[in-house]
Amino acid sequence: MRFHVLTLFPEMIEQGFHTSITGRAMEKGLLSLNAVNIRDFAGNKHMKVDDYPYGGGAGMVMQAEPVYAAHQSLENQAGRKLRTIYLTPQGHTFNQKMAEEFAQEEELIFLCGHYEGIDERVLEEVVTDYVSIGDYVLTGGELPALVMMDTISRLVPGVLNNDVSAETESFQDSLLEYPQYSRPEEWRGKKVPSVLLSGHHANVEKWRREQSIIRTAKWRPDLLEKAQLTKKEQEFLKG
Ligand code: 6GU
Repeated sequence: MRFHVLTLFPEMIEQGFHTSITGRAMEKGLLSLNAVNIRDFAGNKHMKVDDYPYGGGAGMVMQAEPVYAAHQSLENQAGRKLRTIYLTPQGHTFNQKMAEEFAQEEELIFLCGHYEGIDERVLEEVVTDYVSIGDYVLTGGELPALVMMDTISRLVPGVLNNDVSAETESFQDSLLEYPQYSRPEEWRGKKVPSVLLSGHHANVEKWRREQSIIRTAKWRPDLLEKAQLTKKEQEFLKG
């Protein structure tokens, strides 16, 4: 997977991504990151990329031409149109299903706005997907781009050490994850549930599934509607 990010703050993207699992996946050649500074496409000696909004109002608007030129440079390099995601609180709310769909692409462009946003005319020209990461307002699209890239990256084969874990985890089957324990067996008087020490694999699986269902019912009852529970499990929840 190759990620391109159009931003006024490329260091923010690079710092965030060259870390931990995504950093290692880049070293392995499974992921690549191209953070492009829109300011490099300002086309004037003052490197100015924003201006006052027509009609008045607070803040500045990122001008169309530098964004367009930066975007064109990427599509020219690729030799084709590329899916281009604009990060905006006005977009569709990001979820695991969208991540799975984006993970099928070979290359993606993320466009990060700052200040009061980007001139609408260039958005109409280049954006294919408008995406938000939730109902709150951030200062720019860089953190949302990192959130999306992280979520998509772990779906790319080989990025996680064990390819089962991407499948077992939260939301895949609309249930929350079961609790995890590691050594020591007893910590501050709290014991690890004995079934996990039993070596009885089927019982461990049964206990984990129960825990997932209990947690989901308690913390995210809205998810249970989508979850595929057996008759027995539905009875278990009621009782
Ligand atoms: Cl994608 N951008 C900004 N600026 N704020 C957000 C967001 C995006 N998603 C949630 N809040």
